[in-house]
Amino acid sequence: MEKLIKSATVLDPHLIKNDFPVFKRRVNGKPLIYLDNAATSQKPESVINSIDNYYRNHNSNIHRGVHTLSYESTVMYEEAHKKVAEFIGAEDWRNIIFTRNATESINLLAYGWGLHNLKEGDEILITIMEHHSNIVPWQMLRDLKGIKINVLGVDEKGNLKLDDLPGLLSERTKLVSVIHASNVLGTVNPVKYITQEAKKVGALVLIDAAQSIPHLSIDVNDIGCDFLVASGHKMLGPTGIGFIYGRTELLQDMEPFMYGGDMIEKVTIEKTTWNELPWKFEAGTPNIVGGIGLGVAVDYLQNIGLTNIYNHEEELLVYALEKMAEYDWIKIYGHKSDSQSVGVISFNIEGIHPHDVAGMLDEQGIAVRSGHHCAQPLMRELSMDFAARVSFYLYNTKEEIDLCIETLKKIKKLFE
Ligand code: C6P
Repeated sequence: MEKLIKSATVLDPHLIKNDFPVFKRRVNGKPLIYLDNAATSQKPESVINSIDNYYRNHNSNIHRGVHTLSYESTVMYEEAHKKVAEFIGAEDWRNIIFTRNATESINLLAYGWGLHNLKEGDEILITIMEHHSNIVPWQMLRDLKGIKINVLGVDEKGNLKLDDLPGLLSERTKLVSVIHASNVLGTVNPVKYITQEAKKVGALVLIDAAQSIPHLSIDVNDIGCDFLVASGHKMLGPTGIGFIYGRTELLQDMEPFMYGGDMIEKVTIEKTTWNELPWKFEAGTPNIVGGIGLGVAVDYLQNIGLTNIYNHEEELLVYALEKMAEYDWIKIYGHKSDSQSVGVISFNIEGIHPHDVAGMLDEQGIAVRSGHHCAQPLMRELSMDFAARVSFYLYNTKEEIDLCIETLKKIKKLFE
C-alpha cells in the first residue's frame, strides 16, 4: 500500500478498448470486464486481421518452395523474429527461437542445454516464486543427472530474500533461472542485480519474462542474461507461439531439442548436421501464422509504448490496492513494500472459497482467475492453497475496478 504513482498516464483505455473486438460482447448479459490478463491477454483487431490475412492471401509452408506464396510466408515469418529481437534489444534475429510458449521454451533449454551440460553435483538456483514451468523441467534434470536445485525464498513483504543470494551461489551453480514478474504477487524482481551476482560465480542466467514482457520494456543486453523466455499469448499475440532469446555462442553449442525436418543442414543415413540458427531449434512446420501474429502484437505494443502501458497499469494497481484495503475481509497477498510490481493482485475473501468468488464475479461479466496459479510452492510459502486474482492490462479502467469491488461487497454480504 506504500506504492506511489511515479508518473501520470497518457494512455486512454476507453479508446484502446475499441481495438479489441471481444469487448463488444456481453457475458451473462453484462459488458465484459476482463481482469484475467495474467492468464492470457485479449487480442487487438490488427492481430486477428493478420491471421485472417495470412490464411486468405499467403498460406504456404516456409523454407520449402520457390513459389511466391512460400517465399512470402518465409519472409513474413522471419520478419516476425526480427520484430521480437528488436523488441527485447537482441543484437540479431537469429537469437530468437519461436516455440509454443514459455513452458516449451524452458523445456527446450532443459533438454538442449541442461541435459548435455550438467553433471552430478552441479547446482541450479531458482526462486520460490517460480511458475511450475520453471520448476518441473529442472526436477526432471535433477532426477536424470543428479544435480541439486537450490531455492531463493521470499520475505513477508513478497520480495525475494536477496540477502540470501550470495550464500546460495557457488562455483557449482551452473544456472540461475528466475521469474522476472510474479504471476501471483506481481513483484518485479531485480533481474539485472541477480544476473550480476550469478555472473560472479560464472553461472548462466535464464529469465522467465512471461509476466513482465507484456508490461515492461525489456533489454536483454541491459539485464545481461544468457536466455530469456516468454509466451506470445500474454502480450496480445495468438496462443501457441512463444520464444527463447539466447546468446549466439550458447545456442550454437546447444543440442537440438526436437529432431526432423527443417532443423537439418545435411542428412545421410549415417549422420546429420544441423541447420543454422534459429532453425536448428524449430523442427517441423512451425506455427507460421502464430509467429506472424506475434510480430503484429509487438507492433501494437510498440505503437502504444511500453512506458505508457506500465504507467497506466501502475495507476490501476495503486487505485485497486487502496480501494481493496478499505475492507478488512479482503486479504491481499504481497504488495507490502514499494518495490516495483506489475498489475497483479491475488486475494482471498474471509470465509468464501476463491472459486465461488470467481464464479459469482463471472455472473456479473467479470473474469478473474482463481486457483493455485501454477505456483504451488509459493502458495504454500504464503500459507494459502488457492486465491482469487485480478490482473490488469492496457484496456482496463478504474470504473471496472470499482465494479469489481462493488460486486465483491455484494458477494460478501450474500455469504453472511
Ligand atoms: N501463467 C497464469 O495464469 P505458458 O502457459 O507456457 O504460456 O506460460 C507459463 C508461465 C510461465 N511463467 C510465468 C511467470 C507464468 O505466469 C506462466 C503462465 C498463467 O498465471 C497460466 S498458469
